[in-house]
Amino acid sequence: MRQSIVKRYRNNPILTRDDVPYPVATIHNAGVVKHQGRYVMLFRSHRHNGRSIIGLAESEDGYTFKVDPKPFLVPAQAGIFAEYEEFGVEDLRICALEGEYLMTYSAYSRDGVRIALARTKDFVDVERVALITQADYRNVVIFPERFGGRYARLDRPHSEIAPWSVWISYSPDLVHWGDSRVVMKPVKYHWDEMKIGPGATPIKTKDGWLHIFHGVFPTMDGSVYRLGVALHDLEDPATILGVADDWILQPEDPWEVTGYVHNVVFTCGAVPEDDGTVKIYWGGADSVMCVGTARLDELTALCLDRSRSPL
Ligand code: BMA
Repeated sequence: MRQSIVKRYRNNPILTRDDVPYPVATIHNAGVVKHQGRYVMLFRSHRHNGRSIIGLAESEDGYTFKVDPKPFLVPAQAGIFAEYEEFGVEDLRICALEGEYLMTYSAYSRDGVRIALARTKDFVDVERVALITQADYRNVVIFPERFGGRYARLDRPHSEIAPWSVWISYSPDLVHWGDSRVVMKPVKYHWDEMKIGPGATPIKTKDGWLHIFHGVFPTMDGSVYRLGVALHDLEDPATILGVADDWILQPEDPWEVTGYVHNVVFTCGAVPEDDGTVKIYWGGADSVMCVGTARLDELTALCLDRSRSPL
């Protein structure tokens, strides 16, 4: 029986490269928020040189998106950002916080991958703020609230010693981060045993901060990327109340199983709705954008009732 906690939208994929009015090879791994009643999606696309840029699409209903005629964010041309964005910008997350939108994305260069922070109020004027990690980090999601006056983020440093895990860090000013510690690790011979990483910006629920993350399992046919859920304490996000033992989504549709990188579902954004559901957006096979819905209370229950150890 097919697992159905996430209900796929019947008209998936919702965006393909054919919907993009400039030359790209893919469209995937998008951050999404609701801004002034409309859904704004910032997606990643590979250019035909193999390096990535970020495009913008908008929607009234969260399902039918129209892509802007021009890319939203391309590698900077001058200064420190140009130096570290030389190989492209990838996998942007959006966090609505205190009247503005914070955007974190992977900046690739000959010196590795680090995370850049930019801000906007209207998705027109964008200000790059700072590079907020050294190499090699990916997948930074900022919590949409402060804790004891400090900003908090989840991230995923690379390691040669330990399986790649989810860490938390804090900052007084969004630029300088510290007080870091690991909060969640892959589990041996489990769907996420190879590595895990933050996915969508955490969503506040009555039970805790719901975090939709990705986990990777190595097979003889390459890696399989799936999505899972964890619940963080509302006041102390370093405390995980539960991590669902089962994945919530795995590659099944043809455009998730086959594409630029096969067997991938990868999320950078999810939008909670007033009716208790959440729209989860994911890239299929690093090629197309898909959406599905789930009930927030079912996802939090999965974390609390069928939890595996976070560490
Ligand atoms: C990860 C990142 C993601 C990508 C995934 C599957 O390492 O590069 O952007 O979706 O691999 O290729």
